[in-house]
Amino acid sequence: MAEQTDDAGRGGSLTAVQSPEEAEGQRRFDAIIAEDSRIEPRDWMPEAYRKSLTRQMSQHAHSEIIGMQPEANWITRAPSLKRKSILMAKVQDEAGHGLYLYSATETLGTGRDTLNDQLLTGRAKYSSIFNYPARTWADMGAIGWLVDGAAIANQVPLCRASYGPYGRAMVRICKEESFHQRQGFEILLELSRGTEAQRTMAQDAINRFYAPALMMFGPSDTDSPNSQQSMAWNIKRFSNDDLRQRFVGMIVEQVKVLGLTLPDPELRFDEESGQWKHRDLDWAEFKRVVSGGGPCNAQRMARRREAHEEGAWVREAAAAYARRQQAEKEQVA
Ligand code: FAQ
Repeated sequence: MAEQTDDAGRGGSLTAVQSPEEAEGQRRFDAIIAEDSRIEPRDWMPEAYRKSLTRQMSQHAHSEIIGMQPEANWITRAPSLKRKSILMAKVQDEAGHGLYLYSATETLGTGRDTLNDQLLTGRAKYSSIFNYPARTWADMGAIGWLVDGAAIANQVPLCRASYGPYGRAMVRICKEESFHQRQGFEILLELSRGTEAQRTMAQDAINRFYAPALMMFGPSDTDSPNSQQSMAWNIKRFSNDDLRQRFVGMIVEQVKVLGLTLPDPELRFDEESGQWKHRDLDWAEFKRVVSGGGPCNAQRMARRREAHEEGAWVREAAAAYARRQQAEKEQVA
């Protein structure tokens, strides 16, 4: 046995006693990482790398699946047929993202049933942002602009993640997220140019989603146990705080086009670092939401369990069909 890690895959090869095969695998792994190339499923990889990627990728997949709920809730109430079909397509895209990511995670050796079980039993995390309610139509705009916007800022660097299946899945996901962000911005733009009530609704949505969207980037660098190792392995390319700052720099310009404001009286451009500095985030709230105490955690999980149970017949039918196909193939052979 070569490695010592905790459940999340932290720790690892430094304390390892490796067999000659493992030592050779480690040497090749280190060389691939050093030349910024890609690890593929067939390659030897340290157990800690496998575990940490499984953790991050499955949490990401769960986020896409749970993330369908706040918007799906608005499909029947979208203000026009055009808006309804766009929103439906977006929610369907998020389902697709979840599926690519579960498939990519499965290449690391953990099956879909296990991953799903971890979500349904509350052992796996998903993004904090989806535990906030979507109260008005303007929230569809704020989610598209701020939530998908934060997702893109976080995920574009992941297109270069050292694990091949993850990086490749991210390329397609990011293209679709860009469309999502634009549709969100466009909803807000239309509202901001509408009646006073519509403008107020758009500003209110931004006010509620600004801080939770910034929290999507994860805890501050001083409180992020996984970042350092993930960056050494070329999974993450930038720290949580760096990406958060970049994102703030982007939205600070975009909000001017909307003629609205970000709810952050401390927001200022810092000449020295060349970055926009935002106010301190409420990390106690973040911890509460991540550990199940957010406004919608219970509702989101209850709905996911219900949907899983309701989908049992589809899984059974698919398995029966696959068995029949296999039997027919064997008869022909
Ligand atoms: N919420 O040491 P770090 C989307 C956890 S986008 C909940 O900094 P790491 C698109 C973290 O997992 C949203 N938990 O961790 C969409 C870790 O827990 P663990 C999903 C969080 O991994 C849009 C612990 O805190 N995007 O779905 C959060 O280095 C609209 C310590 O944190 C991704 O997952 C959080 N916000 O960095 C869909 C992107 N932040 O496992 C529908 C890929 C941290 O040690 C509608 N993931 N935690 O127990 C990542 O880039 C990273 O995993 C981070 C966290 C940046 C999220």
